[in-house]
Amino acid sequence: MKISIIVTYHGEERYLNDCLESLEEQTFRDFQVILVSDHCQAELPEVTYDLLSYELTEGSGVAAARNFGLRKAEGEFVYFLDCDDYIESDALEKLLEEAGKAEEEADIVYGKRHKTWYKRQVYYEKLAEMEAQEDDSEDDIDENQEEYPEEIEDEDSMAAEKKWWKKLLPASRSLSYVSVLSILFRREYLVEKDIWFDEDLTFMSDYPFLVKALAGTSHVIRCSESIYIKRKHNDPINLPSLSQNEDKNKRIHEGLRVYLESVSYVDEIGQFQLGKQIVQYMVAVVGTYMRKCEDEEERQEIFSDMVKVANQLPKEVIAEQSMYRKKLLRHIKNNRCDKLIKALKNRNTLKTLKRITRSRAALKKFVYRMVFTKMKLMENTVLLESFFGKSYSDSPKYLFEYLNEHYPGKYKFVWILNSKKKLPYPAKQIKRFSFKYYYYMGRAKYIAFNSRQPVHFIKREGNVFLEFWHGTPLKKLVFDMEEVTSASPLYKKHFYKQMSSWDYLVAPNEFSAQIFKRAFMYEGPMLRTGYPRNDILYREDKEELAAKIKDKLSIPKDKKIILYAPTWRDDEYYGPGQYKFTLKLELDKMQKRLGDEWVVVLRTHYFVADSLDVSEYGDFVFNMSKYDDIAELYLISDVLITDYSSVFFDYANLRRPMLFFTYDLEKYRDVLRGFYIDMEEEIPGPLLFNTEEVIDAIENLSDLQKEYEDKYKLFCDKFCDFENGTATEQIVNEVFR
Ligand code: C2G
Repeated sequence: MKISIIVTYHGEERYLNDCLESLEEQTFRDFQVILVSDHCQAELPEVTYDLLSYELTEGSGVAAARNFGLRKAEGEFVYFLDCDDYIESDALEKLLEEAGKAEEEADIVYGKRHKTWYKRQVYYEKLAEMEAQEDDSEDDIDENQEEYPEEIEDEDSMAAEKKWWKKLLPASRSLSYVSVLSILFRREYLVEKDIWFDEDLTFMSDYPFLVKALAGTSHVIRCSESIYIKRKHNDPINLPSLSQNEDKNKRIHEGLRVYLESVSYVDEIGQFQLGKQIVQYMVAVVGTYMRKCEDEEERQEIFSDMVKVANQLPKEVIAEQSMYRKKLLRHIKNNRCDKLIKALKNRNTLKTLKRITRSRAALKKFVYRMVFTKMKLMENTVLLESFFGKSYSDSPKYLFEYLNEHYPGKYKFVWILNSKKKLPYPAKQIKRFSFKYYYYMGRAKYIAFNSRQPVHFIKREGNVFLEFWHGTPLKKLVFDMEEVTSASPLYKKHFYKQMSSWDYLVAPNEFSAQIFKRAFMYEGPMLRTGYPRNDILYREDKEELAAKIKDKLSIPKDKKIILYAPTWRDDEYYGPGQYKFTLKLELDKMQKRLGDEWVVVLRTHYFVADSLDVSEYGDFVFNMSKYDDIAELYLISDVLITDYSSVFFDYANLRRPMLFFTYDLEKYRDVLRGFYIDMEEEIPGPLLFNTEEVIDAIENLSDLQKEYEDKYKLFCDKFCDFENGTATEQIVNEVFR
């Protein structure tokens, strides 16, 4: 048996398949897999290799699991693999090939680690995409770049003799970066030197293991072609990796402790490298923690370890440091914790000053944090935002109008609007991310948004945050999403923080209430009222209202109206929040066959940056993509065409016919998002795949309506169950009591 692969398994079921599959695909086959889990295992997939599976008691920790694996191992080499990671199919072959080339028997062969946020399939798709683009921009740095920083090789330096110290314990990285992953260890060698993981350590057990292993041999080989893919967890809330664990205090104690223990058994070269790394760690990680720590006892405890570390540092390491770091080290050596904290704080103030003088955005955030959020709350001020300040619309608009009608003069209103609008009641209008924006974000008591607020928002005591959200979910949301490919990989973490500030969340129906609870991890009060934006659809005077809107938009009254309101596509974009949209509906064909009786109102999603030119269709197509309020467009239309947009859940309140132009259904459902409902089963209208089908459907609307009558009723029972035109009133009674 050549290799024993020790896989530690800590509950990350959704990752395990990728891991085991990557082993199944290895080009080198003479290995056994020892899977050690600290919990009761779910069923394992079928594999063709030798898979031994063991369960330890819960909470045993990774060190104990690896030691257990080491005791069971029979291979000439051992290789550690975490169950949430995977390796390239030739990773083992390459390591052995390199080992074979060496003159003497290799004790340690180390490969590379790449980092990714994605599962295997997506990782390789992204890699292929990148390779295709490489010709255009060869210098682009990507997030999968090699983890080992390329330090300048200095042949004269004393570390040149044993380069691997620099590679495996780089001075520019934190201690938690030090890892036994992507390394082949000769098992006999580990046994001979009695090298084991320290089971008392939670975070840093790799460090002393690796240092001990490196200290005992010169037979260390590098293999840059063997790739280990380390997965960063996109859900640090439910499934944090060890490095995402928030217990900073324990981590810091361990960091200092493992250094102090390890430094005693390495030679001069090792001491030099370990020393450089621990100084970096003390300044960047421990220093930041100490600066913020308010518990004096805790601070002193850490500081006493820092003193021990500083006294161990080789002179050569101190000589290499900057003036500032030398000063810090001096304070530590002289046992002056007070001076150390002062120096750290001064440095931080200087850095902040530098940042805010260079960037206006940083200055605004600084003033927001330090000044505006410290001022008195404005008791009767309501700050409103709809779709990131893009429009005067949606539920915030209806809340604004209701409060003005029913409580005239009681509240002051501030609207976040990126371009000035004519509003029916007095309100201050401010631009998103302007100084005034931060002023009111800091001071307004009531905040009512229909999307998320920025991550750096500070919730104040006394704030009332009313979150409307903006649609019944069809597409999977936040914590229900397995992969996050379109938004930032930190999406889930950020969302969690943002959601934690909400005091009320509005649900348009029971279906959404259940999903919001789970997918947003929202535990606060849920207002089961329906959407204020849909109240207008229940107004008794809606016919007259529609006539007025038609007049305002100069839409002929003798024509029937098709509203085409598609959603956006995750994979078609120019940049963050800037999406493309290609019109697949052939308007010329529609004009020919429907033009006598119908007009089309085109409405693209607010994320779509393209402004579609429809001037060639004259009076047949009205582009209302920039029109503020889609609810008014619902009112004037006779039929809706949409796709995977939450638009149809709202439109159903009118009980008017709906068609679904779902030309990319499979891709959208299976690749991009995943749906909460079975479109084919539940939607109250036909799925159509080309323009001819759309035209035929419009020509046969009354037949279709009959055909879908029962389904429509079921649909409304499920998705319009809360709506009756009183949502705003109910919300105001609850929130503004
Ligand atoms: N919208 C619009 N015009 C469109 C599409 C949507 O004005 N052509 C508005 C509607 O009010 C709709 C809302 O934007 O309800 C959300 O649009 P969706 O297409 O559903 O997409 P998304 O913004 O991804 O939100 O829980 C809801 C989901 O998060 C969907």
